[in-house]
Amino acid sequence: MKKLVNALAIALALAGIAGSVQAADYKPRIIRFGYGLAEDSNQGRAVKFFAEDLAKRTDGKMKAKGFASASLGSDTQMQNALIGGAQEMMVGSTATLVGIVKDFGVYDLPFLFNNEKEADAVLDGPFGQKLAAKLQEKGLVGLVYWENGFRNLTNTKRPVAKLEDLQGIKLRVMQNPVYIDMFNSFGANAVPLPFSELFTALETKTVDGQENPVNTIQSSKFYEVQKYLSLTKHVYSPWIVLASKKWWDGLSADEKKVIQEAAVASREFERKDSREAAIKAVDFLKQKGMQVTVVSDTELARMREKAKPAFDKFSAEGGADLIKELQGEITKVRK
Ligand code: TF8
Repeated sequence: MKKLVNALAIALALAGIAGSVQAADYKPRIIRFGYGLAEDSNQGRAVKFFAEDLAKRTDGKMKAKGFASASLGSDTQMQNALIGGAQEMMVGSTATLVGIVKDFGVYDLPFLFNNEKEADAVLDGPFGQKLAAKLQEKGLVGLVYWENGFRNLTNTKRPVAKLEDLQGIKLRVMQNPVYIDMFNSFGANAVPLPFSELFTALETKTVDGQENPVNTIQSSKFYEVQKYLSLTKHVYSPWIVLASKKWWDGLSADEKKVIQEAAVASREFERKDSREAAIKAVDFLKQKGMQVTVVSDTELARMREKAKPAFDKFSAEGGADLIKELQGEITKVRK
């Protein structure tokens, strides 16, 4: 008798689960999800996680298909494809959104966040959400922030241990005025280029160096064309997962909800995975022959001081309150 009751209870529970899947309004959908890094990168692993998670949650009805290595275009090209409705989803640096919502430049000001915990709290909290919401009227839906990571410098010219070592180095930066101003004020010669053109630019020595998190230096094989790595952690760089607003508006409430849930799950996966990978990456890069320089706190403080013009310009161009607000949020987490 007890067994029968148990079996019945299980059967009822299963029917309940099946019923709730059936009741949800999911249409068969293919989602083109583009990104700039290699499939075998922290970005690629997280896109794969998202796709699997979404399929699980929707009984295989909603399928996200990842397109790695900028095969659908550079960050800015994909952003435009999303706005036009020609592509459904993407992930890329917040820094490349400044042409659409200028405020995103605030994250690129150097030495704001001391650690990942501060970044998570600010990005997932009201500040990060408010900024993401500004994308809506431009045709984009900002779903979640992932971690790109703290950025570090590489180059072929010389070890960079202090500001003066950067003098005259042709350094590729993202297409974003804050980066251009910052590195020019450091004495480098900043060259804005899309990420998709970076490896070739390094290989052909069009530029001498670049800056990116250690995970990317590994997954994009920059160690093949770069000798010196300086651990500067000058900017904490977020990624943002975006959806096309045009497409999003045509989804049912259930579909929006399940994508949001899968996006949040992917965020948790991605941050943990990226952080684990970053711990191992420096040793990997050393093994590949890179010479690693740890930049002293005194030198980092000098860099912060030198970067003041980038702050001043961002402030003068209407960003003063935004900087204050962001710094206020960081202070709250620090307490
Ligand atoms: C850069 C960024 C890129 C990311 C990636 C393409 O240096 O850090 O690695 O935006 O999504 O351009």
